[in-house]
Amino acid sequence: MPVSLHLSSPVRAALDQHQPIVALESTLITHGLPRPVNLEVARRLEALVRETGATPATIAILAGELYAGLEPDQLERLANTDNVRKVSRRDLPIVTAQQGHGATTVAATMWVAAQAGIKVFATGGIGGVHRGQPFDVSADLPELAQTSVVVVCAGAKAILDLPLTLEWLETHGVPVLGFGTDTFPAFYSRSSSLPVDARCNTAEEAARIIRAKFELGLPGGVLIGVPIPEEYAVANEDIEPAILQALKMAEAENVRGKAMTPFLLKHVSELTAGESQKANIALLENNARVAAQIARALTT
Ligand code: PSU
Ligand code: MN
Repeated sequence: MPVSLHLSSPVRAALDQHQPIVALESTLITHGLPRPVNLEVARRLEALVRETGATPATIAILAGELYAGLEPDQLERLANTDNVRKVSRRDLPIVTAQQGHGATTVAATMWVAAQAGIKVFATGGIGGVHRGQPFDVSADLPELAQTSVVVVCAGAKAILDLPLTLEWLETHGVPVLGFGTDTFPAFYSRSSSLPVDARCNTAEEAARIIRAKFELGLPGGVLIGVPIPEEYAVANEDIEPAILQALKMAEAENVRGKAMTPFLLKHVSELTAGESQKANIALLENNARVAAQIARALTT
């Protein structure tokens, strides 16, 4: 374990006693949600994981040090600091060497979780292959192919090319499971109509497949798609115009690289007003609960 990986005392205790732990990412706190909801949601996700019988481990980088599990004042500092760096895999050495603050993406959160020995991670949506840009592939995808952490998400946003994203995962051997669904969820929408590799109706069923993957010695993670709770789902046709407009704006403003995903997310969220934010929070909470159930099923 690298010297600069700090574990909170509850996370350390849970690891020592082989108790269930759920990693939580921090890019959604700094780049995904506005203040002050970002801190409220970050706290609520931790509380929901605890209520479901697991220990939360929010992952972030503070002054160049890696943390798995934040103290309440550290979480508050992260949520209220300006210009925190969005840290994916390639940014890890930069932010640690420069002793900066960093919010970890799915890729970087998976990597830190794996270093800590944490097996299950809950997030909102993963990155993927961008529409019309088949070479703009999020580092989240190769991370899923190489790092043995289970990622519980609500699928991926339709700002991405979902068929190409699933093709990429298939090529690189990442099992994609549907939690109570036969199709890959599309974040705001419960279904993308693209089939998953297997449907699991319970956390125990998911745990059996996850355990089998680890026992076979197959490297890489497992992706679990949990549909957004019905009452918060937004129809595809209600979101699509906002996505198309955001894509046009990105092109007009020449947005590139790591700025692309936050740019699209921000504009889709603005263009769809409060509706998308409510949905976002509902699915994050749901995913935290499901991840805690799966983490528990894996320890029994
Ligand atoms: N998708 C969302 N919300 C998010 C992200 C993606 O709906 O907050 C964030 C996650 O942290 C994800 C990252 O890992 O964006 C992907 O960024 P990129 O496409 O630059 O790899
Ligand atoms: Mn990219």
